[in-house]
Amino acid sequence: MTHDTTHPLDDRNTDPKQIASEAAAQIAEKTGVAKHDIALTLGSGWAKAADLIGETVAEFPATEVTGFSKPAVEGHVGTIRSIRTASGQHALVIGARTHYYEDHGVRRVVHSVRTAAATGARIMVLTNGAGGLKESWQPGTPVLINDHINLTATSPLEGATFIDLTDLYSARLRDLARTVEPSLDEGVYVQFRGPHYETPAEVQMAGRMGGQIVGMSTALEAIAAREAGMEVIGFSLITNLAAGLGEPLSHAEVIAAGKDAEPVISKLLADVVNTITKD
Ligand code: 8IG
Repeated sequence: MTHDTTHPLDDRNTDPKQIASEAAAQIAEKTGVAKHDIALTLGSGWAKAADLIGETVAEFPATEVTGFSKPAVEGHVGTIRSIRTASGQHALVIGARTHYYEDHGVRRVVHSVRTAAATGARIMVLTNGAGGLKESWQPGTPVLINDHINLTATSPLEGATFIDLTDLYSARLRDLARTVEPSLDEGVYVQFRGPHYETPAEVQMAGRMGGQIVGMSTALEAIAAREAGMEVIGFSLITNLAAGLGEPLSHAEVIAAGKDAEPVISKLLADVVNTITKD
């Protein structure tokens, strides 16, 4: 376990929401934007959306903000951007994600979501690259997440915090997304710990449990967003058929599928954000 004892979120005596408030105050200061309306976490394949959402007001490395960790994986951009949407709302785009498999603990995984909430954002847009269980989903297909199964055996919630997760992935926002792209399919996202991909048997298990998407990120973030009172919408870019359903997986091919799909899905995401923030 890599352990950095000087990191504020590793100190069990600190309140992670307090650290998130400090981070949000730094973001307000750096951007000159007192309150953001919507926040996005851009996973692999989605980074170009940041260029299409609106006019960039400020951009800086996430590591300049309290609590954010260095990105571990190539292909994951490490900046925070403040963007003015067409209607004049403010979008906070977080290009730095800490994965649970990095072993820094779940507090660091959800720090970006808690910070987004502390900047004022009421809507959290979570995106990722993932494997698909439906043969009809060609690599490069974007799908909406309509629910999740959390197989990480952990939670971002601390203590006896009982949070209802019915309708975690907002039906209202999914309907709005389908006004932009009526053909958008949706499925249940199954979060595994990773960093290894699933065995074929695990993929079969995920399918029998009711899952159609396998990934390593979004469920824990969605739970933290709901705890913070945000409305959540989640998108997976299906970059590969899940293990055992197609060819063996290579990280290089996964990245390549994401790159090819990037212009199309980035436009989709930008249009969805501008629809959500229309009025
Ligand atoms: I990109 O097939 C991507 N991320 N767990 N399984 C899991 N995560 C992924 C996959 C996959 N593809």
